[in-house]
Amino acid sequence: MLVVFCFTGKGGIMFRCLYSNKRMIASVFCMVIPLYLLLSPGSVVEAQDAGKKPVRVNMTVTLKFSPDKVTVYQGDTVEWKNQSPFTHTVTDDPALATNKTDSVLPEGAIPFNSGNIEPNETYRYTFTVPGTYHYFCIPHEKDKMKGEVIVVPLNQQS
Ligand SMILES: [Cu+2]
Repeated sequence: MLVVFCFTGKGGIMFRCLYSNKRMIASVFCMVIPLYLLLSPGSVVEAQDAGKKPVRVNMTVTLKFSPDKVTVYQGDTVEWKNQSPFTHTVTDDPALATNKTDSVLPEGAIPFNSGNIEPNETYRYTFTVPGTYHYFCIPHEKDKMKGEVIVVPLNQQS
């Protein structure tokens, strides 16, 4: 069934259903479908995520992640860009950390490591498990090049 939504000049919403003679049934469908889209978190999130740009974190000449703390939603992608002349990494793996507390992962999240990110290169990671992540740069862990990502569960979106 093809449903067309028409916004009237008076501010109200009029639903017009094509290819259906049963106007009453069609009207009910017209009401139910937008209600479902409104009330179903998954559907709304999918709509919001369509074409969403990654959250950008820069890797700087001063050996920092900037910003060093970002909050994203579950399923969002973070993109790190190396704006320095040095090689950096984005690493959240306790096995690769000199100081184990530099790597923090929420329960159920798999450790990740970008490998070397050369000048002007980027690295993207999509966060599917909510919680708090503490990551670091392998060559500059000793220089305290560390960052934090907080991933908010989809069902806590406002
Ligand atoms: Cu680095």
